Amino acid sequence: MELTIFNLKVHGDERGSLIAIEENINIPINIKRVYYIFNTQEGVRRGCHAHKSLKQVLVCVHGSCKILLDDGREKVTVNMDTVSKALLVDCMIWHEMYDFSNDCVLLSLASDFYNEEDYIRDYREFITLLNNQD
Ligand code: T46
Repeated sequence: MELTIFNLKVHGDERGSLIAIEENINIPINIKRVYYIFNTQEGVRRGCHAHKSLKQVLVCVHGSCKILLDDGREKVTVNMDTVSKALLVDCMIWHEMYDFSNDCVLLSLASDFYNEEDYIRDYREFITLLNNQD
């Protein structure tokens, strides 16, 4: 599977650092919604779904976690351990987040508003939909 990871430019001087994210400039999606995941309890897996059409860029702005991406053929794990690493999670990619540090804050820049209808929460349904696309 081809991963799309962006190394975001870190601006900074002796006062500290700053990263800017701009839609369709340094990430390739429109941003209609921003949310963040935090306070994840030990041993918990989050996500565990795919989206029919939503695209997201994920950035771990504090702490760390791992993200498993699965396109139905191949599984890849990305270690989200750097504040300047941005990961594109395209539509029709099953994703699971785990191994959260207790201070982890995972930011999502999402291409659309929240819509439960866009979620595929059953793995077998995900595979069936992928096969029907071929
Ligand atoms: C994803 C991964 C990375 C809302 O009301 N609005 C929202 O924008 C979102 C994202 C969620 N919610 C509600 C729905 C649930 O009652 O918040 C609750 C927790 O959502 P969920 O169980 O989907 O959370 P995660 O951490 O499993 O997954 C989330 C996103 O939902 C999902 O799109 O890709 O983070």
